[in-house]
Amino acid sequence: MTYTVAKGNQLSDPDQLADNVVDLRSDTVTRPTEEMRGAMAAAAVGDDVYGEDPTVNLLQKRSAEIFAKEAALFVPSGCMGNLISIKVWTQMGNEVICEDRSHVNLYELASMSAIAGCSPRPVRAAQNGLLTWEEIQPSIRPKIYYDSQTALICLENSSNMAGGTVYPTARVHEICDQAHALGLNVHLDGARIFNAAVALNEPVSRLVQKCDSVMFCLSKGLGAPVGSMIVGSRDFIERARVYRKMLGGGMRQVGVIAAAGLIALEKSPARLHEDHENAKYLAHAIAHIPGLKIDPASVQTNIVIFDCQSTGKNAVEFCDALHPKGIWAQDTALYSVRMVTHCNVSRPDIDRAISELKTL
Ligand code: TLP
Repeated sequence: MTYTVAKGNQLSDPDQLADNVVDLRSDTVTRPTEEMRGAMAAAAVGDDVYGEDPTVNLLQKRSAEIFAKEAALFVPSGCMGNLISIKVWTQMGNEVICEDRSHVNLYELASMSAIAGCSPRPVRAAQNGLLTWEEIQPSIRPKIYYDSQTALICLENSSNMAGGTVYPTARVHEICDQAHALGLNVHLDGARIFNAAVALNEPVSRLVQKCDSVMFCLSKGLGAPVGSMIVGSRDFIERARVYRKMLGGGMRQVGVIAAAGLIALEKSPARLHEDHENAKYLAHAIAHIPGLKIDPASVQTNIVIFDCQSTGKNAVEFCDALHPKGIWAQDTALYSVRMVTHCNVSRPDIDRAISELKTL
């Protein structure tokens, strides 16, 4: 089978990863710092399936502290963290309410159905990819034995495909309160929760205070090469540990990776504001380029999504035309192009991207 994707989406030839490429496809492309590499080489390790890896244990302890939850678990990826969380909170045949454009709905290969046995119940948010309780409520199933039952609400903060938009914390609290009153749990896909926290100038612990479980990524904006965490109650994490092993995610001397994650967790949030400033700067410039459309005021974090329809190219053609100029972007819908700022993209890189965008 062949897929039509922008060149930037294809597996990159390592030789192409030259210094002159500005890779704005995603913040998943970040490379570990020298400090991370040093810590990885020096990491104390043990068998984590036995719970004996001191570096992993420290990373889990620090994650639980920072998120003010009872416990945490290191997992190989954000997708696995979301799937494990959904599996813990649901039974086969249940429904999971999520936003239409959310990662769990669109980009996890239907794992909640294929593996957890649940149906997504997608709800389109009217504004910025951010759901309200009023939008969620009509999709909650009545407690009738012949209806599949709503078990979980899954929120995403920041909302990737809505352009990195951020939930007002009071709204997340309200959704959690209403869900709990009906006996439902709330899982937060917080792949970029630190970006949201920086945008709101609030601690992550407050953003997730009422959520029953949270997945966050050490990779992406925080810059670790691999790994995500799930946090929640001690009981949730004990059940999650079983599913992690079942899915093949029990890793052995994984302290070598957790060591980079610890540095990402402790140090990277303090620099995320730079990525947000670069994203706003980029969005303002794009708004002035004929043929490209974006409302710069909608850019709250490190994700810039703009419309390219008036250029006469669709998003794949647009990204393909940029690619040979050394500017890599990602098509996210027929006429939507995404550029994501991160720690390996500087202000001069953004200026170069802007100059090249003007030539298309
Ligand atoms: N997002 C990737 C792609 O899969 C789309 C990206 O380039 O943005 N939740 C959210 C909100 C995400 O954006 C992602 C990755 C994940 C979960 C999955 O994380 P990983 O890649 O670690 O499995």
